[in-house]
Amino acid sequence: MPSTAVVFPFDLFGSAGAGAGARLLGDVVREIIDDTAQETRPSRADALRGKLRVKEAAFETLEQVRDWRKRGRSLARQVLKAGDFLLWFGGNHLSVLPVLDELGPDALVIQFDAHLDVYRFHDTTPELSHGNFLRLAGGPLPKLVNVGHRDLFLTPMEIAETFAATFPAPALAINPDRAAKALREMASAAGRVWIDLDCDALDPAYLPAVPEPLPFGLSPPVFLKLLDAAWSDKVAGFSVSEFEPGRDVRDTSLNLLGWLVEYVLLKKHEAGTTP
Ligand SMILES: [Mn+2]
Repeated sequence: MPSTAVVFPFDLFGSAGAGAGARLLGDVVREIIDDTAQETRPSRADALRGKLRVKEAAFETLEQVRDWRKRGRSLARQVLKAGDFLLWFGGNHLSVLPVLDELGPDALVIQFDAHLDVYRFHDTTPELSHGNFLRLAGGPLPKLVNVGHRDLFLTPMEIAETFAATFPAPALAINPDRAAKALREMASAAGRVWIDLDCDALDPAYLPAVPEPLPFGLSPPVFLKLLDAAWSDKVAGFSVSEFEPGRDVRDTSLNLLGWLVEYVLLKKHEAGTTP
């Protein structure tokens, strides 16, 4: 089964500049493809040889922007229908909405995010934005589980309108194993699983290149533990959003995300090939 990376650099209605992050991650995959093609010594990347593709959506004309949600959905549909593993490199978090539209209500989405994107406070726009899109999606969304949020505003009742479960940062700090166990159970009960990483889920000390940083975020080792808990061959794809390279510090975030993308690809493609 091949993997297709879709670069979908949509970053209107929040986090302008995150589109450049989507394009950089596309370059990461292109580099993996080129390096693997040129390598003559045996390496783990052999599992990726001939298995990776990159598709890139342009947002240069008014028509391309106007149809963003439809275009995104049809790109996601093509890849998922073909049975490929889908890596979705989005601009802002809203750019992942077409994937959620396409996955539909039977899927489970494990969403790593500092925020719960259902905000409707005095200072949030009533229009569709990267901070409210889960509430205004206007269609049946997958079952959503948040991991790692640091929200201090929303009431439990309001959160429960959108999320089947949440694992806030303090709960993860106190007992990450309990969260890992619960995630493993939810993922194994689901028919299809999607992993959605909004980069601000990680602590800004490790991943500073985000437009809306919040402290007390996930450390990379805890993230790996929880990713492992959510992982199985039911994972249809992985999305990354809210990476704004203009805010990066000595490529710290790019290094972290580049490693993570390669790790996820190997996790997918080495499955069943190693003892
Ligand atoms: Mn966020």
